[in-house]
Amino acid sequence: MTDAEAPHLLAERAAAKLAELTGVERHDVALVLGSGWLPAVEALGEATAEIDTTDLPGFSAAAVAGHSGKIRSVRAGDRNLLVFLSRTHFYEGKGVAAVVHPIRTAAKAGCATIVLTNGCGGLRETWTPGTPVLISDHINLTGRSPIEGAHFVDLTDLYSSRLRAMCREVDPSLDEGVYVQFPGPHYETPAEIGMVRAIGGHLVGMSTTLEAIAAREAGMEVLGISLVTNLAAGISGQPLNHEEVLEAGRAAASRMGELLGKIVPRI
Ligand code: 8IG
Repeated sequence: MTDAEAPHLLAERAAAKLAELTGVERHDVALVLGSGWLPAVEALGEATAEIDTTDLPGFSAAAVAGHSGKIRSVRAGDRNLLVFLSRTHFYEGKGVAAVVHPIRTAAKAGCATIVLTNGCGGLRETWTPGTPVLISDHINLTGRSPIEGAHFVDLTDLYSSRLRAMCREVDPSLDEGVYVQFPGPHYETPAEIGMVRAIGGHLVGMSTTLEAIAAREAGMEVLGISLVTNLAAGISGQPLNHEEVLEAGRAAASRMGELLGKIVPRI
């Protein structure tokens, strides 16, 4: 990346192109839909525009089944939602800047809040596949940061306690947990899940933490919601597979749609 393409400048160009292609000058709230969350998009409101991620500078094509490379502008009440129907994962090897480019684009597009969703493994047996869990904090095991240079960003209350409290008002049955991001793309070994338990993790996945850090750097308020699609490795004795993840998402779609449909208007 040359100086002329410094991450924030590339995001600024992407945001300008987004405004041009969607006809929406400013967006208010961004959402990133992870594995299992795609069917929930219809509950958010009416799509006023849908574009391909690759129409914007700095975005590359979606790589994972169940993730579509589209961005929607959705009108919800008096606000404009910017909905990413896919994300770039760290394990794709495109670099950390590519992973967080959508987040920086959302910030430049005007979004003050971002909702990061994902599909993940759960360490508590009471979290059956299809259970949503609020992310209370994270442990980033990628060994990387999206921030370059001596910029010491505070991550206290990274996952807004204000927004979590609002979510629990909407749905008092929501649990909270610490999300642990592994680099992937392989799932964990049972021994690694033992380590996660020992270090205080409850949810395991391959996304979200780098995005949350970039969002905070950009000054956005962050809400993180995981959809537990499988028990973490070694807990059930069953092997893990991506088809199981997609199926849990399909099965949970109406509940996740209902949840987002109630939460987003109160952000
Ligand atoms: I969906 O069990 C989904 N994504 N690392 N482990 C990790 N990522 C996941 C898992 C899981 N389930």
